[in-house]
Amino acid sequence: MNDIITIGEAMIVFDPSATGPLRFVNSFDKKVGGAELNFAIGCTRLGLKSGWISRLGKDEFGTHIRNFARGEGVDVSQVDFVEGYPTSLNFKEIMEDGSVRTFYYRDKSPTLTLTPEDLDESYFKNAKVLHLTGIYPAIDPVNRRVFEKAISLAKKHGVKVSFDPNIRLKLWSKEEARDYLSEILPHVDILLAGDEEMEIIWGVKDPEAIIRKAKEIGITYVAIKQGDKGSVGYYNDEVIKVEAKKARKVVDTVGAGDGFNAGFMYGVLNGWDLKKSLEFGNTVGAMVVSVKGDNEGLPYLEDVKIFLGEKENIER
Ligand code: KDG
Repeated sequence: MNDIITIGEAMIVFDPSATGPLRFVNSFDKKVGGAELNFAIGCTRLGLKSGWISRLGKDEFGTHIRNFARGEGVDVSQVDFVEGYPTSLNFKEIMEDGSVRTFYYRDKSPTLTLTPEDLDESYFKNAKVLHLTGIYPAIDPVNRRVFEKAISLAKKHGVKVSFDPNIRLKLWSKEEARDYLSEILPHVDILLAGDEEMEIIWGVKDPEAIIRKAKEIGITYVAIKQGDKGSVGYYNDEVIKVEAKKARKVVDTVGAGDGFNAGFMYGVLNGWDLKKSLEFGNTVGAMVVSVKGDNEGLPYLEDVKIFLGEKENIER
């Protein structure tokens, strides 16, 4: 049985060897990224069981990603390779302050070949949470049929639907994101969103206003991510604001949201109270930004304890 299962595209991430405008960067490190896979890796490192449903190109990069995910302990039994659809690429530009721009080469995503009929009902039945993000339906409208089938399978088997809008404006317009994601939100049980994303979808940025709307449509858990301002959560009629954890140093902000999600989910699935789950999410997010790479900074449980000073770090 998996604690969480997720569907989405992963890609090879080319991380620049130097900061500054990409046009002047001469070498890159080959890494792996993809919001949903990052989340699955984050959950697995903390000790949860995760499964990832996807398609990869039948090429060297696809094999590398599958092996990487498997090496992290993510269940890849629902990942297949497809001919004629090269594994997607993502070149990152990182500035001195850790801010990032991404340049995608993902026009013919292998995930376009995944069909609703490919989803194995028993895989859903044997999971506690289905985690989805707004990236997968943004890649192409064809993915939305799979996305909706996944939600219906989760609902059928009492699996909680967790959702992060993860709005990527290089993949769709604000209007398209708003129209589609506002249709999806009533099916969501756990909403993990940035305040600016909710402003795009619902036109409100204030966490209390977002929570009011979420309550109206029956969302059980809400966590609103506000970057260095912390996070605000809602569960069981309780609203709590938690300060951000200070990162040791910000070198790469990509993946912080996925880290928060993994930490928060770890709390929820372990029955922690809202405050503790939010604090844990903030801590994991703060740890991610100190390491270059989309998922390299995702901590193991022991790393979190050391970061929080709850466990001694023996260096030599
Ligand atoms: O959340 C981090 C992701 O954005 C990154 O790993 C790459 O999935 C990605 C995307 O579509 O930008």
